[in-house]
Amino acid sequence: MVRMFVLGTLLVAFAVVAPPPAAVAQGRTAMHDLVPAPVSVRPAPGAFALRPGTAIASDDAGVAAYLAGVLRPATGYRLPIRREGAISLRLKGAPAHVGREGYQLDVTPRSVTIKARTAAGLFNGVQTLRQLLPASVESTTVRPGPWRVPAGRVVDHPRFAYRGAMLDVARHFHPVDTVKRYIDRIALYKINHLHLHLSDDQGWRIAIDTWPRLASYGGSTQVGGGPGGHYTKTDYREIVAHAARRHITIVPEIDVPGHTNAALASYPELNCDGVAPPLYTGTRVGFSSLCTSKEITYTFVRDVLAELAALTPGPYLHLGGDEADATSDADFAAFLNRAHPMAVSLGKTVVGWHQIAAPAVRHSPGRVLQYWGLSGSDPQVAEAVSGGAKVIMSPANKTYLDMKYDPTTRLGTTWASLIEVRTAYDWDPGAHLTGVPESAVLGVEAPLWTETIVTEDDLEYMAFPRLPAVAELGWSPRSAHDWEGFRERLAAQGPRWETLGIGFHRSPQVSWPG
Ligand code: IFG
Repeated sequence: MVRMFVLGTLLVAFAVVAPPPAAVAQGRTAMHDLVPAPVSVRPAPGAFALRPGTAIASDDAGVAAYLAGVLRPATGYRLPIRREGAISLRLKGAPAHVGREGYQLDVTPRSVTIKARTAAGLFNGVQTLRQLLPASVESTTVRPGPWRVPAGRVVDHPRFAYRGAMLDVARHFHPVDTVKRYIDRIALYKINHLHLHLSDDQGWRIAIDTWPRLASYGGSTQVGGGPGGHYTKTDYREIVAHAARRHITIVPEIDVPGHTNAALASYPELNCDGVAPPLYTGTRVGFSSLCTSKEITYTFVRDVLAELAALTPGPYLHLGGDEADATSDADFAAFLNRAHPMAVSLGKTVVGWHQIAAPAVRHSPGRVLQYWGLSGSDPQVAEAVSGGAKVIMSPANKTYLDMKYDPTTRLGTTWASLIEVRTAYDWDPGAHLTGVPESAVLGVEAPLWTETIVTEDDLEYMAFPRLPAVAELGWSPRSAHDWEGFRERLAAQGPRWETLGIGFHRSPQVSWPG
């Protein structure tokens, strides 16, 4: 009798503490499939199961509401937000070294706790928690579950402060809802900046009250001659607010003095000869220039920057500066030496394509060069860095999402390189440019130019799976950089994108499940 009792007790004990057989056999839990790879992951036996009565407690109401909004549709659970809850988001108790954006996530069979020093840190912890749940949690309709989160501890913080995506809404206009959905998706991978390329030869996309024809006329078409469009100030504020709730900062770009045909077509007086050129719907670059010798040009720039700065809570104004082939070097420098101080006087920090590193262009406090070159060295950039400039790495042959994956890709172009996902992943932003130490690298950004990108499906196909690769380079420690490991973790994202309805490129370099 005693023997039976002892055996029974042992069986019960085993059943309570041992993880479900599948997890044990599997050895690999969702904790091993996180993208971006965290700084440290320590799986533990067991799992936490969301239940209909699970509540969320949080020191930040915004992140709690966001988490509930993510979990409610697929689970069908009420997930009320209360003072106490099995899921808790805390702004105290996080290790100091996680910094402003890091977090500590602890999962036990009884509770899920995220600790961070800021709401942004809690938000990043929520993105990790999201990936620890089954892909079906991304469904907008109720799914059966169970909703298990593998137990363990994740302690995490980003390598670079600036992790960006860029959307060119000038070549082809993309409506507010598309931009908001793009924001939702870049948030999945802890990207924290969205750069909007708001003006170019083919279109002006933001309403400016003092120069109304910029949007009404300059925004009335696009590449290929379609109807174009523009954001009203209300639209732009809506995008900024949507991004802010996801701890994403909007970086608006007004590209000057080149890439300005839409503005020049809108106002004859902006042209040196007083004659407005026709609207342009082709894809050539480098043919337009503001008239740097006319005073009205500086009134125009000042008015535009003042209205844009007032709409933009973020610290950056991007003033372009690329491909000003129709502006002499002397005029280019003279123009920038007047325009950049205007942004600074508005309390903003200037970002520009790396051509603004031209020696005659004066440094402005905290200015940032966005490097889009093809080579591993640029002496002017290195010189500007020694003068205090920082760099956002966007090498066109690594991060340009409008590059074809391979010669068969219908969309995109090839001028910089064919870019399959491994090319987007296998480089180091911290060591990419000679003479630019990691300490001068603010981070990375993946631009999506839209000469050939017309629809939201086009945009998704080109962004996924390469954008998560660039996001990992921006977030994860260099020590975690490993293509074989990344391609396995990326494969696990596939079912999540399917559930989210993202029409991604099924790269042959990745063994997508199912
Ligand atoms: N270069 C131009 C973009 C766009 C791009 C397409 C920069 C900074 C080629 N400038 O990239 O306007 O046309 O790949």
